Amino acid sequence: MAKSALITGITGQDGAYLAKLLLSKGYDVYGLLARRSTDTLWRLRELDIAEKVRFIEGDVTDTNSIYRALSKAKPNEVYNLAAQSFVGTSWEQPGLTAQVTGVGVLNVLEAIRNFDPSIRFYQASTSELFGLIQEPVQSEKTPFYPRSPYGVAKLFGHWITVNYRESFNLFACSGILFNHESPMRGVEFVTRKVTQAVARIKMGLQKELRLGNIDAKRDWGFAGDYVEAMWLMLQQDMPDDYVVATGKTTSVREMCRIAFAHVGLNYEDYVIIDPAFYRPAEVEVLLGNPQKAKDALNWEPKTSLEELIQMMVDADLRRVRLEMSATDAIQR
Ligand code: NDP
Ligand code: GDR
Repeated sequence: MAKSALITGITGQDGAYLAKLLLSKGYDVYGLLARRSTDTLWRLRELDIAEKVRFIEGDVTDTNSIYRALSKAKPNEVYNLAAQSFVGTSWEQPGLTAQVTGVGVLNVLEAIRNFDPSIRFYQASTSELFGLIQEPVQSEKTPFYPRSPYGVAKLFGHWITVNYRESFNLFACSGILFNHESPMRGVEFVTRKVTQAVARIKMGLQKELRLGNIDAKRDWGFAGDYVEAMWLMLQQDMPDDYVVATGKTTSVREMCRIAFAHVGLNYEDYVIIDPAFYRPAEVEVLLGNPQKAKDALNWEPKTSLEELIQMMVDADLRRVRLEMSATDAIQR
């Protein structure tokens, strides 16, 4: 019989790539779909899987809806990717972030414990747990020091996952994933903000790009590679927590240079520093050690940062050209 998986956050970047991966492995894929006034399925359509996923209406702040989703999907595995995931917004909406990104994890775990404790559970933890860095290279053993309401909410999500594993013997794993990007990344995150701007500047639709702290450094990988690690964690004999990263760190400045250079432009001619994009507390540098994931899961990143950024710029150029030809057609 085919395995079944329920993904919360299926309409997000990782949800879309994970759904595609699980479908390719023959899973029945169910997605918890939060009610919105606008269409949220564009990523699933771009990856050509919107028709293959079965949607169940629900919200991670509503435990009853999660329980009902479990009753309908009867999943072997639950991947909890739902979150208010933008660090900047977490200072504007700290209460909502705590409810969705923090308490939402508890709600999913409670529903699993009550419905069927044999369901395997993946929690989307984050390098933002490390925040104010305690060790130059971060591993599963590095102490946490989150720097945003988002990081603090994720800290609760991480520890409640560990606690439910230890208290109730659930097969619950926490993947401590460092930043991962793709052409499906939301435009508020810095990589996609840059690659979209590069495409628009190249096509004459935009003149400048306003950014905040471009000396921040991140360990950036490709989302398509990282969802494989999520799946691998739930296929092991024992549940555990894993850092997923590339082991390389790069500044936002250098990432800009790569993106602009790909279309023959110099980032210094377009990037303007705007303090409006500074954060009340910054995570200056992140660098992960993925050795445990390599040894135990046989997982390694396959895509370099240069390949990733070029893939994103090319996808944004295609989108901008499509938009421009659609506008032309309307005007004609
Ligand atoms: P996105 O912001 O792209 O996706 C977030 C998803 O959560 C969307 O599907 C969104 O639905 C859904 N969601 C938001 N609120 C609720 C709610 N109340 N109930 C149900 N669903 C909700 O995030 P990513 O795909 O980038 O990340 C996936 C997860 O991994 C997140 O938990 C994120 O915090 C975490 N993470 C991400 C990393 C990264 O670099 N991408 C690194 C480490 C961790 P809708 O579309 O309807 O708003
Ligand atoms: P991050 O990603 O906060 O690491 O969280 P983001 O791309 O938003 O920021 C990365 C770094 O770039 C700096 N920066 C800017 N960021 C944005 N968004 N916009 C700007 O204009 C800008 N200028 C400079 C930021 O200050 C920061 O240092 C992401 C999310 O996906 C989280 O959900 C996830 O948990 C972590 O990655 C790992």
